[in-house]
Amino acid sequence: MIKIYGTENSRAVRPIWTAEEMGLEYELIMMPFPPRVFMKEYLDINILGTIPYMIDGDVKMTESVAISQYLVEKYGPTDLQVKPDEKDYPSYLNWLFHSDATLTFPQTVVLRYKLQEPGVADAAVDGYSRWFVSRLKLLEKTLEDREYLCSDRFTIADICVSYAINLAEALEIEQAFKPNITRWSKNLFSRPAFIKSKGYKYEPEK
Ligand SMILES: N[C@@H](CCC(=O)N[C@@H](CS)C(=O)NCC(=O)O)C(=O)O
Repeated sequence: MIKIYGTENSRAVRPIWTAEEMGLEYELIMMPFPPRVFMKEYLDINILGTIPYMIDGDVKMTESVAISQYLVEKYGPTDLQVKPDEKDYPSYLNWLFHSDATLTFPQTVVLRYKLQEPGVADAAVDGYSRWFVSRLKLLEKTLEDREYLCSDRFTIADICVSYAINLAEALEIEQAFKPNITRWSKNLFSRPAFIKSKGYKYEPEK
């Protein structure tokens, strides 16, 4: 059985949402955030202490985008995957990498210094928020004439990229909510599988 470790509102939403859309059976372990502080035994499972973490038999993975990609490739066929023989395959790959390497990277700095260590580097919060917003140009432009990022259908490119918009909301980066991004993400976030994935919470044992 696939096992996914997550925390509320984290990148774990990507693989959980993917598994929910596919109707996969999986075990979900929700933890307090950050587990490296509040659930130290997690470090024995994932040495990095990061979220998400997935175990599937001998397979162990720490990267949320790669886990979503693994699930669609290993447990498909599913329309969530864009196949190498489709026209939009290069763009699909580009969006999957863009979601973290370009979009959530500056947000990570904002999260740390806005929420976890306020007052330590306020200038970084401002600078990296602006950097993130300017990196949304490609997304806003691409969405001018389409409902989904690739192949005229909902895919894990939408799941992975929209996590950055979900996080922008949590970080209160209002400038991220440009018209096309807002229309696209509202549609995605109304999907039952997303609502279910976002609703999973850590419940401490009594
Ligand atoms: N590149 C990894 C990053 C994982 C990551 O940094 N996750 C954040 C939560 S969204 C985290 O673990 N933060 C807690 C910490 O660093 O202790 C991925 O996409 O899964």
